[in-house]
Formats: sequence, C-alpha cells, structure tokens
Amino acid sequence: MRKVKFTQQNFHDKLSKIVSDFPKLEDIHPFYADLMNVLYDRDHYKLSLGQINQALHLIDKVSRDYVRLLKYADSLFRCKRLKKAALGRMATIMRRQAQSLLYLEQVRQHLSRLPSIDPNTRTLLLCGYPNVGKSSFITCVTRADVEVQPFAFTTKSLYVGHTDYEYMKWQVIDTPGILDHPLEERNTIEMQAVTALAHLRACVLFVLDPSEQCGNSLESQISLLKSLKPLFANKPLLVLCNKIDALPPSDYDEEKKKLIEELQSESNLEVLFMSTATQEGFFDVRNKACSMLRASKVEAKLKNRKVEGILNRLHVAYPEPRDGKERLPCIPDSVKNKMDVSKKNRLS
Ligand SMILES: Nc1nc2c(ncn2[C@@H]2O[C@H](COP(=O)(O)OP(=O)(O)OP(=O)(O)O)[C@@H](O)[C@H]2O)c(=O)[nH]1
Ligand SMILES: [Mg+2]
Repeated sequence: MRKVKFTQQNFHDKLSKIVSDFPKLEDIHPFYADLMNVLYDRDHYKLSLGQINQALHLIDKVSRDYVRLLKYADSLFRCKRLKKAALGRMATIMRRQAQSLLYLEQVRQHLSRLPSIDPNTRTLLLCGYPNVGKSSFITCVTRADVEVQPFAFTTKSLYVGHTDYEYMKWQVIDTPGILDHPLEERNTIEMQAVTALAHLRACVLFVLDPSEQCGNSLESQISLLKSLKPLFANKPLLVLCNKIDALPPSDYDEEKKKLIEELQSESNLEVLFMSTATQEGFFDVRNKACSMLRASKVEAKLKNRKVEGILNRLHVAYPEPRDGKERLPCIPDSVKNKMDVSKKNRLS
C-alpha cells in the first residue's frame, strides 16, 4: 500500500506543478495571451493542460481503488499482483500523455526565450514592410543587437531594446515585417507584429523605404499603412522615410513626392526623413517619437476623471511683471572685489 501511495503522490506533485506553473491565458496581459495564441495555438495549449489535469485525477483514482483492494487481499502473493497492476495502470496513463508533455516542453522552452516586454511602460514600436531597415534602426538607437541582412524576413520574432531620453527609460520593440494582404492570409511571423500593434499602447514608427531597395514599391508600402490604420487608433503615429543616403528626398520622382504629400495633407501624418546608414535625422526621429508619446500620455491622463480631484487642489502661479522698471541683480562691492581678484588670479 505504501508503494502504491508513494507512486501516486509523486505523480500527483509533479503533474499539479506542471498544471499550476504554466501561465493561465485568462490571467496574463491580453498582449501575452494573444501572442501565445499566435505562437502556440490557444486550443492546443488548453487541451494539453486539460489532459495533464485529467491524468492527475485518473492516477488518484487508480491509487484509491487499488489501496482499497489491497486492504482485503488474502495473501502476500495477491498483494504483490495488485501492487504491480496499480503501478502498471499508472504507467499506462502517463505513457498516453507523451504527446501533450512533449508539446508543453517545447512551449516551455520557447516561452522562456520570449523577450521580456513590459506592456505598461513607455514604448516605441517599429513596424513596416520587410527589409526597410527596422532592425537597423533599433540596433542604432538601443543596445539591442538585432540581425540585419539584405533579405526579407530576417527578423522572425519580437525583439526589445531600451534607450534613454530625458532621463527616462524607453522600450523600443522591433517587429517582423508585414506584407500587404488580408489578415487571414498572414502567417505566424507577421501575426506577432500585428499582436504587438493591437495590444501595446505605444508610439508607432512606421518605416517606409522610398528608395525601393527593399524590393517593394512605395505605393504598396503606403497601402499597407492604410490597411493597418484601425490598429493605430488612439496611438501617436510617425511615418519614417528611411535610406535617404541611397535616394535623397530631392531626387524623388513626381509620383513619390505626390504619395508622400498625400500622406502629410490628407491623413495628417507626420513624415520624417532619416538614414540609419549615415545616422542622418536619426536622433530627431527618436526625440520626436518620445515627445509625441509623452504628450499623448499626458493628454490621456487629463481626460481621466481622477484628474479633476487633483487639479482642484493644485494652483500654479505665474508671476507677472508689476511695472516696466528694470531690476538688476544686486552684488555688494566686497563680493565684486573678491570676484575681480579671483578672476585676475586665474588669468595670471
Ligand atoms: N542605403 C541604406 N541601406 C539601409 C539603410 N538602413 C538599412 N539598410 C539596409 O537595408 C537592409 C535591410 O535592413 P534590416 O534592418 O534588416 O531591415 P528590416 O526591416 O529589419 O527587415 P526584416 O527584419 O526582414 O523585416 C540591410 O541590407 C541594410 O543594410 C539606410 O539607411 N540606407
Ligand atoms: Mg528586421
């Protein structure tokens, strides 16, 4: 009886640890829940954990039944047979979980390598067509080391880096490239970028490549921008024209100029030019993005109801000049003399 109970307890502890330690999709931030759905398939994940849970209960039941039988066994030989049967049935139950356990182990290894993105902090999110220079940007602006290659889909998952601006830490996220086609046709790699766009409250930096070195026309890049528009609602958006070292804005042909002007005038978007190769206009982009995000966060806070309670208690005084008289700082003679002496000493 002790042997049967000991085996059951061991299985019980191990399996319940697995069930409780895997994140529950309902309890985690919607961004991570969606990302896990994209990467591991929500149904498969829940089913596997459910099966493990079921195996745990089955093992408990087998142990309970056989311990009861063992109590009434009439000989040592029968006891041994019953013990063997109990352990054998537990082993069979576990053997049936091989698929689920294998899958969960893969998920565990992948999960532990996911970037630690904080969904609630100040975030800049890079997105755009493949091969337009998103990873080059994050490598320049942060200490992250993301692979840069001259072919599409170099980046296959989310990467995170950090940069400082005005004594604050800013999280920068590099996403895989997105192609311009309907949502249903998007693959897992692209869907990660879409998930990040949908759930993170961030300043979106949409990178365009007007030089078309990336292999896609400017027109299709802009059409992607337009089709992703619903995801940009309530987020500050900056459009970046990259690779101006390869094709400066003055050399754009009429068609490109028209497309970019349309973006500026019709959609009221801010368009900035930069090159990650020569780092031209590069820090302006970062500073502009950070200040836009901060302004939008302040605006969102001002709309909040709580703010009235605080503003009532605050009074900001702005001093006004009482007359036109000029009042120069007053420095006593003794101090002036001392200052002169020390100046002379320094010069000599
Ligand atoms: N001339 C020029 N080339 C650039 C510039 N920025 C990036 N590139 C080149 O563009 C290519 C693609 O750059 P990546 O940073 O890998 O592009 P990506 O958008 O991250 O691409 P995916 O990860 O595939 O989506 C590389 O060969 C870079 O050298 C630039 O400012 N000027
Ligand atoms: Mg990349």
